[in-house]
Amino acid sequence: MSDTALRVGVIGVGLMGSDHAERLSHRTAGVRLAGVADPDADRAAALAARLDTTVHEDPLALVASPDVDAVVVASPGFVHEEQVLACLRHGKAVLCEKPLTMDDESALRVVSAEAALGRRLVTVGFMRRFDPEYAAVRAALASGRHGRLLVLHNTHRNRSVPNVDFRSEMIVRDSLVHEVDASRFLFGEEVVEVTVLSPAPSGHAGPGVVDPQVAIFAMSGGGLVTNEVFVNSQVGYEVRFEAVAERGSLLAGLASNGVLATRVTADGGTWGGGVPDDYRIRFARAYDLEVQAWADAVRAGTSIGPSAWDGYAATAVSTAGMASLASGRPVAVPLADRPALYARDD
Ligand code: ISE
Repeated sequence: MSDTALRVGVIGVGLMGSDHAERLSHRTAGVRLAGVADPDADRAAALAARLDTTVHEDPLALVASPDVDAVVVASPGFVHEEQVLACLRHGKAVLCEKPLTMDDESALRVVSAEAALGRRLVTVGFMRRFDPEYAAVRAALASGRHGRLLVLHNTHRNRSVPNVDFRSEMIVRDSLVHEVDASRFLFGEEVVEVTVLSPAPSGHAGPGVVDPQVAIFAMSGGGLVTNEVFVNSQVGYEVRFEAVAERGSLLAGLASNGVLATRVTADGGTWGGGVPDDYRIRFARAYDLEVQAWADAVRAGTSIGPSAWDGYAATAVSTAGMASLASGRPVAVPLADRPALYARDD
């Protein structure tokens, strides 16, 4: 590993991007925050002043800058393709927040561009793979001690989402997509079919918004996954799962970043500990571990974590999930051929 710090630029400094910029400045070893870019010039300037870094007006100029070695993309999903492809053209490693892109075709264009380069530069920010509990359950399953994984039950709740411009498909694309990646990670298999069911909506969901949603994944090895995603639960951020294997079940997510999970009653009474407000708290440790592992890998000239292929596969399931949400019927997930570059399993 080189002795010099990795100079990282951050594109998009909203909720997640500013969190990453702070992390890179204060909690990641061997790294220097080398610039930020955001369409909101005031927001970028304020953050840059606070973290003592440079503002680039144009995100593509940040990517091209000789002062930037690697890039974190935390902009909205619809500009990811252009920004990630620019990183590939400049031979720079990129940690791209989920979703990799908004549709299968654009995600495949990223996969093809990277496969043509012949080396992995793209990591997709499915941070749960770095969460100690997810990693421990995967290791326990991989050890064979519990036999085959048969059924996985995932729960994903957010306190609330904005009621303006919020659409039901966003629950699939932005929230359920984490369960897609977690299921692929824990099973080590692809999702081959998805069914999204619409129970009676909560009165707290916006007009016409289907919330909660219950999704069922059929895995390539025959296992099943049930997912409850409820983004207006009114309580807090609750992400947990139970993996049911041939010999034993593994339960995770009851500790929320060190705070014992709780049962919250309608009048706000609690039993146990606290429920975190949002994912930046619940997965703070996972994000720290993710960014550190990514930076270490880039400095060592290698790569780590969910690949562009993982990003593409998750997007393909989301696309099928949105079709199923509209029809209420099971929808098969067609996947392109997996390039040899992605044979390795992280
Ligand atoms: C958000 O975009 C995230 O990525 C969070 O991890 C997820 O839990 C949340 O539901 C999404 O809206």
